[in-house]
Amino acid sequence: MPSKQIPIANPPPLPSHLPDSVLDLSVQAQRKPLPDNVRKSLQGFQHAAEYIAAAMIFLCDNVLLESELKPEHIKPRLLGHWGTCPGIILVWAHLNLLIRIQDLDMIYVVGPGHGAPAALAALWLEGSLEKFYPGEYNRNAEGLRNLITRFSVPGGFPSHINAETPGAIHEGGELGYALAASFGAVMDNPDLIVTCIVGDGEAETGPTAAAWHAIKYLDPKESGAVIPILHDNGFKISERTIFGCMDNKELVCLFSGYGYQVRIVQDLDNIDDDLQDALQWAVAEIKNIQKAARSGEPIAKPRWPMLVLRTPKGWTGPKEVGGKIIEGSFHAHQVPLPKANDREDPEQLNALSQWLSSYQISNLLQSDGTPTNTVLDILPTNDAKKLGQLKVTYQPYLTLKPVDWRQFGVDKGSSQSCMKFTGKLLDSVFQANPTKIRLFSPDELESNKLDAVLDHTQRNFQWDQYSRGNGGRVIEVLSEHTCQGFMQGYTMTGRTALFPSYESFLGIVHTMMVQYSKFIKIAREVPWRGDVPSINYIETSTWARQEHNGFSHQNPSFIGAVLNIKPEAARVRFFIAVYLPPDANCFLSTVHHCLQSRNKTNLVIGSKQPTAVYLSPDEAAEHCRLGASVWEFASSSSSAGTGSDHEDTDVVLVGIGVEVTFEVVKAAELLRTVCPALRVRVINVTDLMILVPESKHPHALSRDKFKEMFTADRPVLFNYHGYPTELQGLLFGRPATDRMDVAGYIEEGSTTTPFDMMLVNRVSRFDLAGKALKAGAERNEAVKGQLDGLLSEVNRRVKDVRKFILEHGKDPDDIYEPPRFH
Ligand SMILES: Cc1ncc(C[n+]2csc(CCOP(=O)(O)OP(=O)(O)O)c2C)c(N)n1
Repeated sequence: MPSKQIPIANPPPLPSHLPDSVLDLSVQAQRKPLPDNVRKSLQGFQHAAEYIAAAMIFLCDNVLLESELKPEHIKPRLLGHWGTCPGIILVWAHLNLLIRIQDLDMIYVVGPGHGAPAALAALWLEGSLEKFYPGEYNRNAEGLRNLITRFSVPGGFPSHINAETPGAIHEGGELGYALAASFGAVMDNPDLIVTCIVGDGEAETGPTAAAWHAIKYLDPKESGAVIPILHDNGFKISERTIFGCMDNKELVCLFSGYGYQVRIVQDLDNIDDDLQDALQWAVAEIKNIQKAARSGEPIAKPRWPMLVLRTPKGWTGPKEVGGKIIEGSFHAHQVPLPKANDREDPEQLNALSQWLSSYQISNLLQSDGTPTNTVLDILPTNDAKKLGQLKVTYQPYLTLKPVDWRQFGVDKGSSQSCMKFTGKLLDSVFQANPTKIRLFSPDELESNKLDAVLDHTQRNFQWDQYSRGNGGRVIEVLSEHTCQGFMQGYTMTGRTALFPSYESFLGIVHTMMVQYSKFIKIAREVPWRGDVPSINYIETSTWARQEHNGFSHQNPSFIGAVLNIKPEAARVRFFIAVYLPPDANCFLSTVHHCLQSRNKTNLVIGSKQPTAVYLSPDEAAEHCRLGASVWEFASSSSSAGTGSDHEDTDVVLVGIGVEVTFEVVKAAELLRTVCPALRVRVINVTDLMILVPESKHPHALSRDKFKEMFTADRPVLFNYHGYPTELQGLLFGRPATDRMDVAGYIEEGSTTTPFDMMLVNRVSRFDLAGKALKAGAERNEAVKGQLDGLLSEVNRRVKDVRKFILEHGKDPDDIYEPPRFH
């Protein structure tokens, strides 16, 4: 069946059956018209920006149309997105005017990041590109030529907003996250307003759907505000949007139900009057809500303002070409005239010429290329307040007051939950930094045994009368996307955030984490951007200690997601790190380190159950500093030293992860009992990145150090928390990998006992002991002589344990006895 044809531009939605009375829920404005000169200035800015944005997509020469447009003036590859640009520009012009009038601290977060031409054109007009790229994109004819001709070609700005874009704290390439990130940015920033434009296509995404609720987590006493603008241009890439097919009554009901006061901006003939009035109304509403909260009389469930902006997709672009409707249709989405460089058929080139000429750019720029005063009159008089220049968007870092983590250290030899003591540490960090750190969690704080964070702070949920207005540092919303978006916005504006989660569900934000890390990677390469705090994930409730849950909750794949990010960037100021601290003291030391670090994506994985504490706080600090060390207490005395020529070592056992390290230590204990002749070296790796070949990560062990620790040629048996292939990938390039064996999670499990999980994934002490005996027998005659008997003994023990588990539905009581080495 051929695809449908839409016969008109900007088609209206079908009317719903809702009663007209629901429109009373929306804001019906008594609008004041703008003074003519202001409207003229707004329009001048928009026309100039629209011209520049369109020219960026098409022109490689003759950028000011000083002569007749010819095919050779058109770029050979036409790349970019036009359809969203006029809407972004419209809002940009109005926000600058609003800031000028009201002296606001405002950021503009653009959901449709594919509208980069709009942002860059507006930034050039503002003079913000000149500020950050002096000499390159100055506000003169040469700067404009550079901007237009270099867009979407190698060496120029890319087709999406990114960290090179002044004022941007969000990329908007992968759609869905703008709104949550905007709310994160205003938390604990009482004077900041973020205006967030959300595409109606973007609004169909799950992350955006959840993020509308973010107002319910915003305390107007301590935080700023977001003005969400749903840009309802009716189309996405090639289909109408859900929101474009909803009439005003449906939209008003939906967003009123979410808690907003909705104002529809749709008067196309007087759009500037309509939008400026709506924005001024929104700011006034915000100020009322904030004033009430800040003067001790907070409004319960305040109805925060939001706008629905209905303007045609590709507005002011070509109306119809070759019988196809362009303006007000999905044909405007990317390049509306894709054959403008066709030398055989000039129809589209002519259409482009007419289109570009319609903006009369020569009336908007002076002869030297600088914008006329009419265009500039809407800009804030204070440069630092322009949308591209607010300091918090590019130099945001706020130092976190550190706390001595050792005061929460636990006794070596005891059994403790990493999470319990991390909760205590965080509680203390929150007290020391009451407005500079937050924790975002998908309702798992208690379950993850981090509840000590609530000893002195509370949850911050404004719709709940019991957790309103208390400055709570914790937000628990069962939307991993929203937690991630909040964390990104909070971090990009300089404050520190943590995101603890069940291990299995961090995969939900895999691509968000990747998008964010890409943004930061580029930010590190941009000289004018300062540091931001790291983003910090704490993974617990892992596959290795399932209690109430089962197979569905077993998924360590987020480690791989983080590892796939390029581990370092220029100037080595950004990198990812994955930590698997083996005990509570190491966990504390690691979390402390992450909170102080900058520009990184940190993933820390640990257990919430009480597990063995091998190291004192001081020893833990040193172990974490090194990233890995030989554990002498568990190694055979002859094998515990260092040096790569280890005649005294038969086999190296390596634990990476809490439970699997315990199995390593228990395997060493077992081997010491049943086969004292086997010379075992035990290593724990707490920082995964020390394993990768030298030069691939700032934490990587040098080649010599690696050989010293893991020996040059002895068999190395890794017992790893994650997927084995992931670790194999990290080790690729290290010496003699054919002597290495990696055990890890192999997708086996159910709701079963903790030790059964070790058995079914073949990471138990018995699996390890069997492999160690076989490997050791190859060079140790004493072991070789008794190998068969030893393997039978190990197998017998496995059978006994399996039988016990099946019969009793629990692990044998002594299985978690602390290891003893005599
Ligand atoms: C999560 C995600 N899915 C799909 C895409 C591909 N994509 C790019 S633009 C677009 C349409 C966006 O429509 P809308 O948000 O309304 O933006 P606008 O119409 O303003 O361009 C889509 C589907 C994407 N970028 N991100």
